[in-house]
Amino acid sequence: MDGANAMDAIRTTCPYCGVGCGVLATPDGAGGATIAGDPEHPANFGRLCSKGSALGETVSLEGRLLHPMMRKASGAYERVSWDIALDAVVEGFSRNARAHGPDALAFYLSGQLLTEDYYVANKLMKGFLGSANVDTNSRLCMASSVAGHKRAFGGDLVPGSYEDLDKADLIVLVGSNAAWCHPVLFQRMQANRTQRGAKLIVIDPRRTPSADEADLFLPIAPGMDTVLFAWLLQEIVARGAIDHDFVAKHTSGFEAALQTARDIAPDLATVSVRCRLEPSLINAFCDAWISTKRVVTAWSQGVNQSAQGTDKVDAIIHCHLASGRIGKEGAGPFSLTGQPNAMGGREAGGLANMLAAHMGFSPAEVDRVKRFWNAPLMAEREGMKAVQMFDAIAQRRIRALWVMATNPAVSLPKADHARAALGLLDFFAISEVLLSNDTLNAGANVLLPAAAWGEKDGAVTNSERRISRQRSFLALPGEARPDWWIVCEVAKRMGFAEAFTYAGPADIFREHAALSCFENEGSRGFDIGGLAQVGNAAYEGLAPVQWPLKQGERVGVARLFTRGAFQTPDGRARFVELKKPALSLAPSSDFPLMLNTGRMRDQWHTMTRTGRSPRLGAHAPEPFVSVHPQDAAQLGLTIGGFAQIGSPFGQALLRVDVTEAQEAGAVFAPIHWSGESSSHGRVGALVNPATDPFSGQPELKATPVRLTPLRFEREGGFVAREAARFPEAWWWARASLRDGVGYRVASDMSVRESADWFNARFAHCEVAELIDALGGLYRAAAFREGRLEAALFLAPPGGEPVWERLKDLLAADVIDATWRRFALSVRDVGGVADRGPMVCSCFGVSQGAIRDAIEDGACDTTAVGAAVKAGTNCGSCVPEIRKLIASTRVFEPAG
Ligand SMILES: Nc1nc2c(c(=O)[nH]1)N[C@H]1C(S)=C(S)[C@@H](COP(=O)(O)OP(=O)(O)OC[C@H]3O[C@@H](n4cnc5c(=O)[nH]c(N)nc54)[C@H](O)[C@@H]3O)O[C@H]1N2
Ligand SMILES: Nc1nc2c(c(=O)[nH]1)N[C@H]1C(S)=C(S)[C@@H](COP(=O)(O)OP(=O)(O)OC[C@H]3O[C@@H](n4cnc5c(=O)[nH]c(N)nc54)[C@H](O)[C@@H]3O)O[C@H]1N2
Ligand code: SF4
Ligand SMILES: [Mo]
Repeated sequence: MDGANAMDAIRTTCPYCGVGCGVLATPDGAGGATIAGDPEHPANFGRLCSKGSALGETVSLEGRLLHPMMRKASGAYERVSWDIALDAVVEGFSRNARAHGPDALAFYLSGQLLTEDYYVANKLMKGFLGSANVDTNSRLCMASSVAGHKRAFGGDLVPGSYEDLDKADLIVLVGSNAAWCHPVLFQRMQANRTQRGAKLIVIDPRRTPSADEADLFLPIAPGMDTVLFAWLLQEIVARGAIDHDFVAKHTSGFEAALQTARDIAPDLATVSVRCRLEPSLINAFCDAWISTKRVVTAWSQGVNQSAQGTDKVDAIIHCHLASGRIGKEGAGPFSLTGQPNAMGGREAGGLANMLAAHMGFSPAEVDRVKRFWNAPLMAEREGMKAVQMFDAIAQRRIRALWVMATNPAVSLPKADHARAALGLLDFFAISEVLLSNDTLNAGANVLLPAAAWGEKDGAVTNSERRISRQRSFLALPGEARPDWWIVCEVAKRMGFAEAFTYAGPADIFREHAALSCFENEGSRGFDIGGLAQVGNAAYEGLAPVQWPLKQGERVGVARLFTRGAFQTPDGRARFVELKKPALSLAPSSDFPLMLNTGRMRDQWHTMTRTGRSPRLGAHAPEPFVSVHPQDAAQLGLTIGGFAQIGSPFGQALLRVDVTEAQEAGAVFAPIHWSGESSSHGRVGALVNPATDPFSGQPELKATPVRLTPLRFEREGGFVAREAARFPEAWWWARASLRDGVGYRVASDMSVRESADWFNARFAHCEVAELIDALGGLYRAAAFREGRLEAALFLAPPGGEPVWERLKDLLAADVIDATWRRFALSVRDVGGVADRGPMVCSCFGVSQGAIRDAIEDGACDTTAVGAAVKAGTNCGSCVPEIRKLIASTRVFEPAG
């Protein structure tokens, strides 16, 4: 970016969650940018959450893959030209197609690709290579909602808009921790509550930060949502809330579905037992739902990531259909999408069981797409879904794989198996923005450097069917190229130049839009024919717009099904006969606890981007498992200790967090740590690969596990200017610091051995040490030219916290003699006491500082904000501040 236009703000979209917030990015002319919310974007009206606000900290080129690379026989990567890399991909895929047929090839894509990237990758595989083995991480994310929508509505159609959340009188969140995962949308819900008095109900086995905010919280037993909603359906009927007219005119299958609902939920007592909910809670939920016409039931992964996810989705939809509360202002079922372009991938056909533009594999549809693409070798049946795809790789039925913008060695269930499978491929290509991640480290043949957020340009669609532009505001670094370009170059070299020559994303987008309306005539809800002729300038300036947007129309549709008109052949929504739910694996004596997995407020997935922000890393700096106090006591686990976790699929070793928010009998672990950021924190290794029979989505939220307490002789921290390698037996977790890298560490090494390791590692530095072999204490600091290079503090477990102090040491510019003494002193250094985890990432306010403010009299979140600024910017931490206020008792002097 040249200096002249360094100050112009570019309108773009946040690359994280499916809320799809508009962002104003102002390049600083030095490769960075200032980030603000776009006040004109209809998803966020200027707001951003902690992750969105910290985007500027994640655009640096450190660790970026900037040139094509190929793996040599030695295993090392060497830089090659684009020509050589692209030819290698062509050769790898062609060789395997010739030897083993098209179904030996596969692409594994991502909801973080742009629509244009998705479109060309899908077209190449399904129309030109002849296989439908194109699947995406959306299989782990949205597949059950897709299948549920298709069964009920005849198409993958999300009926409502964010506006409905503003106008609902009751919002029910099922398996969604929106306070952390869709923060800006959650703030809209909160605004509705304060301004209009809407009520919030949260249904989740854990007491999440979203649940903390709710008017009513139902701590449901894992996997039992279908039972609860089957009961609600019967209550709707019993209490006369059924919309007979709507059911008669616009639906089919009601009686049969009601009968299966009766089998699943025969009476309140049974529902209470199965859902593990007090009858009074169930009644309160039904009362609120039934008596409130404007009700939105929104859900996310607690519903989708289940071996009965599709049934869960339809159990919810049934209640909206039976009461006619769909297609109306402030009412409807609402699936919240995860990734920024999860919805766009579904439109383009990125799932193996969809062909393209919401078409499937019927002969007529295959023929239609074949003619549109002028395709030489069409896939004629569904391809393999993600979990199946990696099983097929392990069985060597799939031989050549191309992974784009996802990290399956971390994020797939049974992740050790998936990682090992990658090693069995004959040919493995990756399009990545980073030089290193767990998937790439499993041994790709070719690394293709992709343009990252800020550099790439195209379209994304958010949860409410709104297409927004992601625009580039930074120059392409090194030889990085957009994902669509890489795919098209490969296609051209395979001899498909005519079908894959595009001038730019606008060109691809027009084709995608044209396919959506091609021989459509109302048969497919996804129709953006209105954009099929969009000119380059109009595409460049495209304002956020919802689909459908038919030819000749300028404004998209905010709410579907306002007059019924579902996408089924008879136009009626279908009630579905559901099955009685059961977790795919029950707890056993070997594995007595259920492992639930999910997200933290300030990290994104495998941390490849958010992990670079010191601010974001401070909220939860190490991988942990949350355990109920009762289970902890029974197992001998203590807060701050370690737990060895075993499942039928793998192992992990996590720090223990004991909390009442966790339900007894189950534990929860965040998904964010990988082999790159931790020694034993890859939770995916433990996770159950069983899948839903309709959607193929895995049961990521329910794996039976066993926890065993584990104690290390010594724990502590290590900071350094650069990433470090620790001895094999150490436990470590990495966090970005402003001035280098920090690690939480634990080991059984003796003080002497630890000292030997440190001295050998920093032999080129001047090392100062404090050794207390009897006390088990070791502190060492390595200096070079007056500057701290690294420091290691170890003490027996439960020793005083050292983390903040190590961070301060690293931050100090020049360390004089006094500082050096301080550095190793066992006494506390004034001002650097550990203040607990970072609560407000925007202003860097720790838990300790907030507690101080509360103790000084700040009795609500506004007062805390006034005192220490916490919670006054993005607002993502307000639920936590509220909790701190509730838990911090201030003793008033008597009288
Ligand atoms: N901070 C942050 N935000 C994100 C992401 C991120 O990585 N970090 N990722 C984005 C993506 S891709 C996605 S898909 C979304 C996910 O957003 P969410 O789905 O809200 O997040 P999760 O933490 O995966 O899971 C939600 C909740 O489901 C609950 N749950 C588990 N089992 C059940 C059950 O049987 N029934 C019910 N009712 N609930 C259950 C869990 O306890 C958990 O609190 O977040 C998006 N936003
Ligand atoms: N146990 C358990 N497992 C889960 C989940 C869970 O709740 N529990 N959630 C699942 C869900 S919902 C999801 S969405 C997945 C997410 O899991 P992943 O998709 O595997 O996670 P990410 O870390 O987002 O990986 C994205 C990768 O793409 C790279 N990248 C970023 N931008 C670009 C780009 O523009 N181009 C290219 N080519 N590469 C890019 C990043 O560097 C990173 O390596 O995890 C799933 N796995
Ligand atoms: S809510 Fe946060 S992560 Fe999601 S799109 Fe908005 S700013 Fe990005
Ligand atoms: Mo997701």
